[in-house]
Amino acid sequence: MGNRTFTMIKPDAVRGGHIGAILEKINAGGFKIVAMKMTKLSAEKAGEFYAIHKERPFYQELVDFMSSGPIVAAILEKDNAVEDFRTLIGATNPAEAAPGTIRALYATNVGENAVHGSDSDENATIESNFHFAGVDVFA
Ligand code: DAT
Ligand code: MG
Repeated sequence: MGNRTFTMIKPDAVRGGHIGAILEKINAGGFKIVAMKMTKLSAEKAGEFYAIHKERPFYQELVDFMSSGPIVAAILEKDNAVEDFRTLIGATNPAEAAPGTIRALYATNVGENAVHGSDSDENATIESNFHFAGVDVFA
């Protein structure tokens, strides 16, 4: 088993019809999908997920956006999953994201940036457990 990371295809990318294209990039990047669901975060759940950003000026905007429509949540497996997935998605601000990255291709702006990717192994575990019960994860 490789390392795992957690991702969400965010409401802007779902609304834009980019679920399939983003999953293609994930597969082409060598990631194995071990859990996946389409769901919608309540404002309360979105606030909880992003609680680490509570003091940031964009927190309310982030919570409103992330609860504005359905998302696709998934757990991905690959050697070096966290770092390699951050490389695949590109910088937080799509204007600064490397060409060909998921955010360069599909993000709207720095706030509505198409995908989430965990920033550490520890957070990947916390975020995966936030969204998935163990019985819904398939090694
Ligand atoms: P990342 O999603 O690349 O890990 P982050 O953890 O710093 O970025 O921020 C979490 C999310 O918050 C990010 O995906 C979009 C939003 N965000 C970050 N910086 C922002 C900003 N300057 N203005 C508006 N939204 C922002
Ligand atoms: Mg982050």
